[in-house]
Amino acid sequence: SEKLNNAPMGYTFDDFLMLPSVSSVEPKDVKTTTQISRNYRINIPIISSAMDTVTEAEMAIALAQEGGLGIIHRNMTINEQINEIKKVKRSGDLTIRDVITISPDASIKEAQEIMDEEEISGLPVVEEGIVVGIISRRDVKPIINSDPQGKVSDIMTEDVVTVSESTTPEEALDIAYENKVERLPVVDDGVIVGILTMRDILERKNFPNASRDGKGRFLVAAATGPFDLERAMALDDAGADIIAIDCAHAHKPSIINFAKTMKDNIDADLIMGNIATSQAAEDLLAAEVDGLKVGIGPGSICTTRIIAGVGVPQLTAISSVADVAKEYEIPVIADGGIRYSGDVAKALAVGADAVMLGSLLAGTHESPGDIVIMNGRKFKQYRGMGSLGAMTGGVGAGTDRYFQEVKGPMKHAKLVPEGVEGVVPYKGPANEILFQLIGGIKASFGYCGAIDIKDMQKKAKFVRITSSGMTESHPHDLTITNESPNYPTT
Ligand code: RVP
Repeated sequence: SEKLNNAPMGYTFDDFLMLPSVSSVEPKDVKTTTQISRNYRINIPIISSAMDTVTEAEMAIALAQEGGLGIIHRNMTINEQINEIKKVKRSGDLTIRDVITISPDASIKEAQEIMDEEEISGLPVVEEGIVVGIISRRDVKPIINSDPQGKVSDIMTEDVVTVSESTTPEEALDIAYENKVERLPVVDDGVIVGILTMRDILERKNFPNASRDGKGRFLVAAATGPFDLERAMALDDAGADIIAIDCAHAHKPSIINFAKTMKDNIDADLIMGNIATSQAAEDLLAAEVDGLKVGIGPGSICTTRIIAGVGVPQLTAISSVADVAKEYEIPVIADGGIRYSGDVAKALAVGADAVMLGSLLAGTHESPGDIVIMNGRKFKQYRGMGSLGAMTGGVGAGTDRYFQEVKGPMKHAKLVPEGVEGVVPYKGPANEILFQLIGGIKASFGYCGAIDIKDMQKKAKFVRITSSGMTESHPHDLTITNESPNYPTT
C-alpha cells in the first residue's frame, strides 16, 4: 500500500486556474517570442504535430509565416519528406534559385516565347553563367513585329543592376527603387545564382513575424525515428533546421545513446521526446539534446493511458520536466492535450517554452487530407500515429513510434493500437486559429501582469479548483446561438 500512499498527485489543465494579479501589462504589449531549441527562437510559441493528418509543407509554411514552426511527419519515404522540407524552404526563399535565363545570341522571338510560357516579365541574359544583360517585355514589345529574328544582345540592357547573396531584402528594395528595376539578378563572382523580384520582397512584408533561417527562408523541422539515422542525416542535408526524434517513450537507454550518435552526425538542432518525468529529463539531457518534448497520453487521439494504464496528467508532466530543463537552459515543448488558448497559457506558465498542437490544427485548410461532409457539416480526418490506420498506412511510421513487433507483411501484422481515428470540424485557415490562440495568450499574460513568457513563468500563481469550479468556468445555463471563433461547441 506504500506504493499507493506515497504516490504523487498528477494534475492537468482543468485542475487549476491562474490567479489574476496586479498588472500594468496591456495584452497588446505582450511579447510571445520564445526559444524552442538550443539555437532557434521563434515569435509565437506554437508548433504543429508531426502527424500525417497535421503537418506537411503547407502546414509548416502557414506556421512559419505567422512565427511558429511545423514538424513534417515521417509516415512517408525519406525522399517524400525531403521534398516537403524543400517546398517549405523554397516558398520562404526570396531568391528564386532555378532562374530561367536566355543567351545573348537567342532571337527576340525566343525571348518573348519563354516569357509567355513561364509567365514572367524579364530574363537575365547569360553567357557561360555570367550575367551580360537583362531583357524585359518592355524591351521586346516595340520590336517583336518588325524584327522577331533580331538578337537579344542587340536590345538587352547591358548595365545590369545586380545584388549578392548577402544583400538584405531591405537593401535590395532600396536598390530596386533607386534604379527603377523590377528584377535583381543575384550574382556570385559574376555568375548568376538566383533572382530577386520586387513583388516577392514586398510580399515578405505581409509576414513580419515569420520564422526564418539565416538566409531568410522559412524555418522547418522534421521528424525521424529513434534509430533512423539515415533519415535524420537526409533531413539535415535537405535543410531541416530542427530534427525531432519522434517516439512514444524516449526514456530508454538505447534511444538516449543513439541520440548522441544522431547529434554527432547532423548540423540541425535535435529535439527529443516524449517524456513525462523529471528523471527522464535528467537522463535525456545527459545526451546533450537541444530540446525536450513532454507528453505521455494527453493527446486527443491517444489511448495510451487507457490501453497501457500509463501516463502523467499533462500540467504535472510539463512542470516536472521544465523544472529540470530550466537548470540546463534547454527548452521544453508541451505536446498534446491543448484545447483552448487558456491551456497554452497554463502550459507556458508552468515552464513550457512552446506547445505542440495536433487536434487544434488538424481541421484547418492547411492540414493534409480532404474535407468530408457529414450531415451537412464539414470535417477533416484526424488520427493518432498509433492508430491502426496510421500504423498500416504510409510507411508504417507509427509501428516503431509505439514499439510494435511487425513480422511479415504489414497487412497481416497484429498490432496493438494506442490511438484512434476520427474527424474534427473543418476550421478554415490555420492563421485564424493562431490569431485566436495568440490573442488568448496575450489576454492571459495581461491578467497575470506578465510581459513575456519568462516573466509569466516567474509571476503566474495558480489556484487549484474543483470540478464545480470548472463547470462554473465554462459558459453555462444558456444555449449558445453564436459560436465564438475561440470557443467551439462542436
Ligand atoms: P492533441 O493536440 O491533443 O491532438 O495531441 C497531439 C499529440 O498527440 C501529438 O503531437 C503526439 O505527441 C500525440 N500522438 C500522436 N499520435 C498519438 C497516438 O496515436 N496515440 N498520440
